[in-house]
Amino acid sequence: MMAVAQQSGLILQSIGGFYYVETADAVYECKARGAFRKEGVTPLSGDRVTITAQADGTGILQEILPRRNALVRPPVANLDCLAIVASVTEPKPNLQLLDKLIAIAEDAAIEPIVVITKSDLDETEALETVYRTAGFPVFVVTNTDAASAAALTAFLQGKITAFTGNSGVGKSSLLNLIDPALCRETGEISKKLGRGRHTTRSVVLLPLSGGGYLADTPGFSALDIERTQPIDKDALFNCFREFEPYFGKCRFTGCSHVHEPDCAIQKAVEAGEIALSRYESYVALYSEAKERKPWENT
Ligand SMILES: Nc1nc2c(ncn2[C@@H]2O[C@H](COP(=O)(O)OP(=O)(O)OP(=O)(O)O)[C@@H](O)[C@H]2O)c(=O)[nH]1
Ligand SMILES: [Mg+2]
Ligand SMILES: [Zn+2]
Repeated sequence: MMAVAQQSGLILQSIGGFYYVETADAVYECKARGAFRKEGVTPLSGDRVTITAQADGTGILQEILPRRNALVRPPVANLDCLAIVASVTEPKPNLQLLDKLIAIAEDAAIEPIVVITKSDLDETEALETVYRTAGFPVFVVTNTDAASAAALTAFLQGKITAFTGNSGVGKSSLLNLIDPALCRETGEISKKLGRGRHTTRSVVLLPLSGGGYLADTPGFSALDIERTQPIDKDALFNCFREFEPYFGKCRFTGCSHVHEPDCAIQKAVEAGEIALSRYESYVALYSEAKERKPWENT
């Protein structure tokens, strides 16, 4: 290998001003070229980049290639799939958060999937039905049975996926279940080490043995839920895929599906064709978006 070479790679992690970039031959510890800060660009895990690599394993991040998508929370770029993880209990699922995360994925054209954890603790069927009926792939897992993750593992092959959801739902445990070599710190381990909850600190892309990457991300606390990225109210109905068959069937064009009479969406909810909890999340997100001042949009 040459002493200095231009290479393309993938940012696996960023910590304290260093970027860990995987190229065809190694992982380089890189610093960003000064210009990024001036341009107001923050390199993200998942970014495709070019670096000048040095023989000592360090490098300089030169350029970020165009992104297919990027999320604010979790801060990650170029996802194929966002796995929204919810435990059936402990903690109880926060359906509004779940639906918001799904909508954020839809808005960014990232495929959302729903993963229900802790199936050893309670019945998962009601929750499963809501999301299968809405049209999402749903996976049910428990860390008491490694085989329960087999279908999910197969689905994730070759994709870049981030796990997101409330703190304590079992994201890190699930990564360990999918591939013990990924070895993530879980609530259990953190208890042993005497640390508090909120065990996962930064976004790291972990290579899957069969190809693709998984990102473990820090869980949401109740406070963070307010601070998720906003979705424009006029884009929102496109982020609820089960609403689509009813478009154009409301009495009023431009129907917001919140309070208008003769609304096809509201009728579908009454008829049980659309889950009430999904519709309630839509209404909550809609009023949240409506109250937002233009300068609060990012
Ligand atoms: N009974 C049961 N407990 C589980 C299961 N999966 C995870 N847990 C437990 O739930 C707790 C939280 O698990 P973590 O994997 O650390 O959760 P996390 O989502 O990564 O949490 P953060 O990193 O804080 O966002 C731990 O005590 C796990 O042992 C499961 O399938 N069944
Ligand atoms: Mg974790
Ligand atoms: Zn309507």
